[in-house]
Amino acid sequence: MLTDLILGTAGHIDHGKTSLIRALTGVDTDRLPEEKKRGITIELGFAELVLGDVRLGIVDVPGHERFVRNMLSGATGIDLALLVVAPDDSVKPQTREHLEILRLLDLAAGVIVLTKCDLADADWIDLVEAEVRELVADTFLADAPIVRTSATTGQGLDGLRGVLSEAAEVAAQSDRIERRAGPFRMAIDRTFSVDGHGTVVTGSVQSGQARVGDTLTIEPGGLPVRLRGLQNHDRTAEEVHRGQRAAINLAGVHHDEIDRGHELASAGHLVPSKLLSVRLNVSSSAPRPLKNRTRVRLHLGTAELMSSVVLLSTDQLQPGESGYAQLFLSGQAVATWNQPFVIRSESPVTTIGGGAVLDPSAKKIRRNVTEKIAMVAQLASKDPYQRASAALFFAGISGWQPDELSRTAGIADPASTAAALIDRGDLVEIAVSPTRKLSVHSLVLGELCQQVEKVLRRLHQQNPLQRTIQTARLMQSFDYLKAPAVVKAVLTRMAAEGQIRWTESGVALSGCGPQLSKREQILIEEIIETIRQAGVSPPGIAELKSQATKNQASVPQLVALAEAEGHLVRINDDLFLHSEAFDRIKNTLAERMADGQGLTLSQIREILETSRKFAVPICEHLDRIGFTRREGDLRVLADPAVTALNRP
Ligand SMILES: Nc1nc2c(ncn2[C@@H]2O[C@H](COP(=O)(O)OP(=O)(O)OP(=O)(O)O)[C@@H](O)[C@H]2O)c(=O)[nH]1
Ligand SMILES: [Mg+2]
Repeated sequence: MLTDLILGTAGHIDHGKTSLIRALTGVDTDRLPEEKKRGITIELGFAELVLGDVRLGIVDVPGHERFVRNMLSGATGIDLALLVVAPDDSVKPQTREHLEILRLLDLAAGVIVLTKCDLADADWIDLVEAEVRELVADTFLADAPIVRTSATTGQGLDGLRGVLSEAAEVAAQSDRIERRAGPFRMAIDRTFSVDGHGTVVTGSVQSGQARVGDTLTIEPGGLPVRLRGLQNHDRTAEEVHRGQRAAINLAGVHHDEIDRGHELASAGHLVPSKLLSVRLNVSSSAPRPLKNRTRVRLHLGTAELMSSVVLLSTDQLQPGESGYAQLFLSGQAVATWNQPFVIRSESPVTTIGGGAVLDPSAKKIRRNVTEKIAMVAQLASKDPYQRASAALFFAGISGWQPDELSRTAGIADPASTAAALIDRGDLVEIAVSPTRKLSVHSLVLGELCQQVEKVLRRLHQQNPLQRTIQTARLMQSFDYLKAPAVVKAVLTRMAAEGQIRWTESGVALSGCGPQLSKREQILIEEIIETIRQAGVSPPGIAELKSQATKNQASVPQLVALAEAEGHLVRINDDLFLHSEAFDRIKNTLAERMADGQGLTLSQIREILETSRKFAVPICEHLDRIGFTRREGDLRVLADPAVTALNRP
């Protein structure tokens, strides 16, 4: 079976890239009238070359400095580079810039060609070859073969075929090429419309395979499209796969809706984001240091977006230095873990660096927060468990699916990796419903514990007399998480570890709030219960004191505490009602006074079934709080709209 790989040209303008591809394949990849007129390449050109078991889809790129962005959109999908240098002109700016781009795109293999050898003598070519060797030292092309050719005389073309074939064999063995399985992904480099067929998009297939009839998604945007027809180098095909050039006829979309930069992918494989966490390398050829907050042009796949670079742990990176950063994009983009990218300066427009995406759908990280930056660094780990653990730390409490680990951490066997992380204790399982569990990173739970502690401490400070904070009040502070089950799991964990006490009456942070002895704790519960049972005729303070066998002196304090916690309502210095009894009184009176007639004190006393001793202070209290009003001997509802049903 043929192995498909994409080969891309690179090199300075007029150095003979297009002529060389024509000499090798017979195809003139410069198709546009303007390209013919000016004798330069502007857009990407395409050809095919079969060498033994390897079929190369060729992307020929422009060398002109104005069209580096086009070069980038072609270079993004290639497996093998063909770096072209014409000895009569030697190493030139775009020789360097293209080489730097290929290096930043993390290319692994390539071949160097000295073209136009008919135009220079051998000694001169030797000198240029030495210069080229020096240029590529310390790059992926350091040991690449250098072949001398002439498109005019045909010199060296057979030798080049042989060398390319060997380089392709090596590239085909590399583990990067094993991506025919898995989700389909293709960055779109051209879109157009064909009469009678509709929208066509082209690109280099980066992973997976697609067949006629499949439904895929255009991202960003999540637009579903059906594959109506496929072509590979002008041949109709039933299927296209990784390493092939593809022209894909899409149903369900107008070609105006799609641009270079969009991607065609299996549904759910890519998740658009405006924020990426990355490892960023500043090129040693960059003219100046890269400062925090610099605006750059980001080239990601075939997309080009403006982006602001936030350096996470330094104010600037010198040429040749690298660091962790977040890229704030001007629009949505899609990426996967370890995807290479290139950045270019705004003006003058030149390549200044690049790197690898570590978190393709990041959340904002504050600068210089070392724990978070360490987790970003962990995403770059060679150990898949470390990477998965870091990715799931950033997933937070979002209810991630194991499959996402392929996109977010480059994990080949997501389900078993996630299971191993649960065994290791990196992940903690939380039941959010009887049938649904959520796995949350233990550090995320740890962070939540700290936040709960902070909020509880604040609520205790605001309510110094309360022993407990109502659970609902505490939960309210975490509404923004939209995950009450997770917050409850955190409370359970904190209670088990003794950080908090959590009972029916509320939550208390250990060591906070009024501190009661064991006996006092029993006594306060007894007092509340005695008053509750006594209804509208409760014992006064003196009586409560005499009922207590121990800690009699604490009784007034404990009653005040029970009032602060909302269990008791203070009628006067000596009289406290249980809040349930007080609510009942208000309900009953609101109902009986609803006709607006008003009631005398003795009527009220009878209704409440109590004595004057209690009825007088209760009525005075109701006047004071504005529930009732005196009119001569009668009491009426202060606000007649208040009824038993809608009392305040
Ligand atoms: N004598 C000679 N001329 C060549 C050879 N290869 C290319 N040329 C000439 O060099 C000029 C540029 O060649 P192209 O192949 O268009 O160069 P290119 O690198 O594709 O240029 P851009 O795509 O614009 O960057 C043309 O006029 C070619 O005829 C060669 O091997 N020998
Ligand atoms: Mg050309």
